[in-house]
Amino acid sequence: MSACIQCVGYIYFACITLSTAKGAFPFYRDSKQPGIKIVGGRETIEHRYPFVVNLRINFFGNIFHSCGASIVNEEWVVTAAHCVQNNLEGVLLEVVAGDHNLKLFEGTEQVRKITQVISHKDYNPNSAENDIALLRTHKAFVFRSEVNNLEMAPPDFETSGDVMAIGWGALFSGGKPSDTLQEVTVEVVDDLDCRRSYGDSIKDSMLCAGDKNGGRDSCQGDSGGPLVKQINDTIYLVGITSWGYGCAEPEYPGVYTEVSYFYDWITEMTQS
Ligand SMILES: [Ca+2]
Repeated sequence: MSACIQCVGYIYFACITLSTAKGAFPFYRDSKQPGIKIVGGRETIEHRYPFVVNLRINFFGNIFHSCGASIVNEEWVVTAAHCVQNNLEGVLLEVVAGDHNLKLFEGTEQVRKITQVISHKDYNPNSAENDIALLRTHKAFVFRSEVNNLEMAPPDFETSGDVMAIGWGALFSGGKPSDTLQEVTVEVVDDLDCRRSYGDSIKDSMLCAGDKNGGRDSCQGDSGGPLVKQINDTIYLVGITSWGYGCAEPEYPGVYTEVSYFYDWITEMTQS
C-alpha cells in the first residue's frame, strides 16, 4: 500500500516536472527543473538566518523539497509565484521554519500548512515578471531565536555590492537539493550589464546578482528563497530567487524578483 502511494507520488512529481519543464525559458530555479542549487557557497551556521523557511510538497506523507521562502511576519511568508502556480500544490504545500538539515529532526522546526496563496496578479510565467507570491500559514509561527522575520527592502532601497543568496537548492547544475542550508555571497549586477547577457528579459523589477567569473550562484531548488543584504545589524530581503541561465555560468548572473518594487504590495497584503 505504501509502495502504491509512493508510486503515485512519483507519478505526480513526474507530471509536475513535465508540466513545468516544457516552458524552457525563463529557466526557473525551483527543484522541479533539472539543475542545481547554491553553487560555490558554504553551509550556513545553524539558525543564523531564522527567516529562511523551506517550502515542501507533502503528498500523503511523501515529502518533496520544492522551494525556499522568507518570513514576513508571524502568519505570512513570501516566495516566488512560479513555486505555487499550480493550485494542487497550494493544497499540498507546507512550510517549515527553524530548519537546517532537511533530513534530520532537530527539534526547532515549526511546520505549517498553507491556507491562502496570493500570487501577484500580474505574474507572467512566460517572462517571470512579478514572480512573487505570499502564503498564509494555518497557524502563526512562534518567534524565537531559530524562527523570526526580516525586514523587507523599502521602495527607496538601492541594492549594490555584495549580497547573499540562501537556500537548500542543488550544489551543482543537475544535482539534488542539499540536506543542509547553504549560503553564497554574490555581487549585484546593474540592470544595464545584466541586459547584455539576457537582453530585454530583464525588467526593472528584477535584480541580477552573480560572479563575473562564474562559480558562485543560486541554483535549482533555491527558487523563492532569500537574497539578502546586511546593513549594520539589520538584514533586508532584497531579492527572491527566480531564474537564470544554468547556474554559476560566467556572464549569466542569477535573476531575482526585486523586493523593493513590491514593498507596498507585500505590506498591504499581509496586514489583513
Ligand atoms: Ca531538520
